[in-house]
Amino acid sequence: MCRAADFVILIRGAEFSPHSTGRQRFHGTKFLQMRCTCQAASLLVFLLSLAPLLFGASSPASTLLVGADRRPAITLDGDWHVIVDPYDNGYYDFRMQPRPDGYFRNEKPDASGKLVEYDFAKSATLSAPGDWNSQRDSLFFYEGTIWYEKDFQYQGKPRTRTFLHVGAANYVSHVWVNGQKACDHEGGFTPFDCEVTTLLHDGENFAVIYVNNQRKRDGVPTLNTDWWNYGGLTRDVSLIETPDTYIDDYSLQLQHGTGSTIAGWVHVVGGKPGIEVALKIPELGVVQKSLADAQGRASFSFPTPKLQRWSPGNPKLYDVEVEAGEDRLRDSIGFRTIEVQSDNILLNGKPIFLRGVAIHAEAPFRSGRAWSQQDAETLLGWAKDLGANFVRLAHYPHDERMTRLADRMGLMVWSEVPLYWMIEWDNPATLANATNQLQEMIRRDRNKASVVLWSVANETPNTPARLSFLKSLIAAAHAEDPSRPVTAALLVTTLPDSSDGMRTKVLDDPLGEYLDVLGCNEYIGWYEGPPELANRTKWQSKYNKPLIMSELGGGAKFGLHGAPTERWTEEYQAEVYRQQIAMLKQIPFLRGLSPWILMDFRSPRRELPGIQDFYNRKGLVSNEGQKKKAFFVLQEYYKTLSSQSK
Ligand code: GCB
Repeated sequence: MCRAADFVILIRGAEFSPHSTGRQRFHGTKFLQMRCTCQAASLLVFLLSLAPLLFGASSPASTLLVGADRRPAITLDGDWHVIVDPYDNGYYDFRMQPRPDGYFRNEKPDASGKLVEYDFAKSATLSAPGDWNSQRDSLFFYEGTIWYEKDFQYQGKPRTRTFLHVGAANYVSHVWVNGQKACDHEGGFTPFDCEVTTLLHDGENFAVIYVNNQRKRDGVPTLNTDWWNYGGLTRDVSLIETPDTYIDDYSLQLQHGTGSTIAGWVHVVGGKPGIEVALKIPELGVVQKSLADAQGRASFSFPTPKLQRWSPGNPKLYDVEVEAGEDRLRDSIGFRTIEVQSDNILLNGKPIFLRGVAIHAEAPFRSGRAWSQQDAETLLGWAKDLGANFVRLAHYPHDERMTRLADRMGLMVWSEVPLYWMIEWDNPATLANATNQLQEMIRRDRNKASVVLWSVANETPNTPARLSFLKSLIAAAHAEDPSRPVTAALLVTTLPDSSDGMRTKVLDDPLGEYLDVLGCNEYIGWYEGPPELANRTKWQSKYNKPLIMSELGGGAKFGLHGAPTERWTEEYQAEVYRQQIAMLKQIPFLRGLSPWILMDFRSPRRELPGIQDFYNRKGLVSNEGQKKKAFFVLQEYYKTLSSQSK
């Protein structure tokens, strides 16, 4: 039996949780609508329609401006005043109802006697970009809310729209400008842009951003991860101005099969249907024009006979100019094809082997979440040193500087969403959130030639609910970007030893049927038996598809030496790599590998004193930049592979 009063409470719960975004609120109410079978259904619908009036209008949606890093920006990076708010006191009153006088109003105690129990101006600062954990000792393990506030000057311009751009904030954010709600966002690794045109004043302004990094059972990722839950404004924050009519998205790719036809589209917001969109590639003498349709999308397809295709050996990028009305955007884009044909991966129509390494967004030398150009150059520089032509950017989208630099350095990229280990596979709101994070990742990076694979999950359990969830994500990835193969890091079944002492690992996860490329994580020699178990292991696959060994490896503390049988020594780790490489050479359908991992990274699960000290030590390079012996073992293998491919 449902009672109207219950609905109100439920609606309020769904509406007002500061940990739910506009998107989730919609799903929450939709869920209620579906479940209610009692006669009060029509009353519910009526109450739902009133909800925005009763409890405040829902937040404006955020967007994602493609090529945001290519537009002139007014930076809001630097010091922000912060209030650490473990009890969400700035959001809720003592009945856990949202406070109309929340911290977003940025009030100040003054002589009038009004009670104001916070003061941004007198609060300490944290720097953005930057996680809070590595900036203040007391925040090292902090998981909760921090309010950020920044004052800035602004002068409006005619016929201009202004967006507050956040490169990433982990995990839930709510944004206000001058006390007015600008947008909400969920997901710690993708950018978002809130339109603030009408919220800004000429002169003094302030922005307040609530960031909460509490792990949530229904979140993506969920409660358990093997990396540090760095919170805060972890990437750049800026104001981006566009003309009234602006380009928010575009997709330009080399068409499969043709080798020289560029095809794609440009999406324009705010323009009249039929607005002319121009696309220029000066170096190729291309000037193309197309009219936007009623949805604002202008399509292009044209031959470029003189095109040099992007590849690791020739990471050629072209200046591409896109124009619509007064808006002009200039990007650097490489053109190449990436396809799967039976168990081969074809780059520009030719089979390619991916000599890779996995990378976490852990900052070299200083620790914390990586974001800077220097971080990207160091990490990708080490990958190049290793002889890699491929990197797996684990386990979430990294800062855009990484994919930009990979474009320039000629490194192919596996980019993934943080669907890690366990997720609430039965929860429609979690699926909506995962799909949104996937679409944001694709939208930001689909014009990067370096990105050759989208990955939808890592080491997820083989259950019907997981299969249906991930099938839906794979379909969403294909719909958003039909040009790239989709993969996931799977686990395998191990068959018992046969009479000759050999054992077999079989790639038989039913998800394999829906993926274009199979990823597989295995830790023979570390979690599974001694390193030499690798030479008693054969591999089979149920699917005629390419395999990338997306993880393998073992831990070593840099500078710790001993016998190759002694765990945590560099010699042990090197032995794991030697045995693994010998085994990998025998797998006929192996098309690449991304051993775990380039550099030691912080993890709360790694507690062994003197060895781990909260670092996962599987790095080939220490967090201080020292190369371990295994680095050189893998480097040797990559040298041989690279000379064979010439
Ligand atoms: C894995 C996970 C990775 C971990 C790694 C490890 O299988 O995918 O996130 O960090 O193992 O070191 O155990």
